Amino acid sequence: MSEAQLFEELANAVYAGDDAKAVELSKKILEAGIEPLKAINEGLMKGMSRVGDDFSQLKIYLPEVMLAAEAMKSALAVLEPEALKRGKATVKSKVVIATITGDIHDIGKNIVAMLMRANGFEVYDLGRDVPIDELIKKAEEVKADFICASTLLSTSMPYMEDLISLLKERGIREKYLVMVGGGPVTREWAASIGADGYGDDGDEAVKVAKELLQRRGAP
Ligand code: B12
Repeated sequence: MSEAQLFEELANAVYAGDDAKAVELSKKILEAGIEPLKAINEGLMKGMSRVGDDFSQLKIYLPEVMLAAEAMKSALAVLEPEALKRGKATVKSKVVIATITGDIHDIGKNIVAMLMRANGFEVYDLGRDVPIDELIKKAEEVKADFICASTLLSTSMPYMEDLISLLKERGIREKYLVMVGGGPVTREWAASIGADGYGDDGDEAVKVAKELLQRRGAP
């Protein structure tokens, strides 16, 4: 099977919520020496984005979405360790990341965390449905450079604004680079709440984080 066919099959397995097939294909991809990050972007993400589109158009329902999400997680568990091994660790910087209050979506946040790790960032992933106060506490504790918040729910977006307000209220806004992202979050909205950075996807998240560090004068 060609690389493109393997990616297509992987996307199909995620779409179908076929856990075993997604894992089997991921192993095949690694055995064939294919770049795991490419498989994540061109296989897993494509399948998940098809799921998203069809869910939005009511062609499929929540149980199918849940199965697809599980298949994606299982495949990620196979691909991620290899992606991390191959990562170009170029940065020394600490990141605290979470999906924010009220939201349990964590696939995108996990991908951002993984790509940051693969690029040398020290990542503290607090999980999902995390109150902003916990994010700040952890950032203070580990002396983080970045606080990264993710959400897929428009109802949770206001907590990102609250996060920045709370940092200001405590007089520690300037200590942190705040990045936000996730489905309903836009570049314009991120700028409007005073976030330092935004990323459309995991690759952009890493790129922007590196640019922000450079601007701050990190080594
Ligand atoms: C999978 C999924 C689920 C799964 C989640 C599994 C999991 N463990 O994450 C399950 C089935 C559990 C689920 C549940 C629900 N879901 Co849902 N779900 C989706 C779906 C289909 C895909 C999301 C996804 O994983 N995308 C793939 C990832 C890779 O993309 P991503 O998250 O956008 O992340 C990328 C970028 O955004 C960016 N990024 C992400 N985070 C960050 C952070 C930073 C700092 C940066 C820089 C970048 C960045 O990089 C990521 C990687 O490239 C979307 C539809 C869609 N089109 O998105 C709906 C969707 C998000 N869900 C939706 C809803 C409403 C729900 C429920 C409330 C449904 C319900 N009635 O119960 C519940 C949520 C309950 C809760 N309290 O959270 C709505 C949200 C509407 C809205 N805007 O508010 C959507 C849009 C579907 C729809 N069209 O209605 N869902």
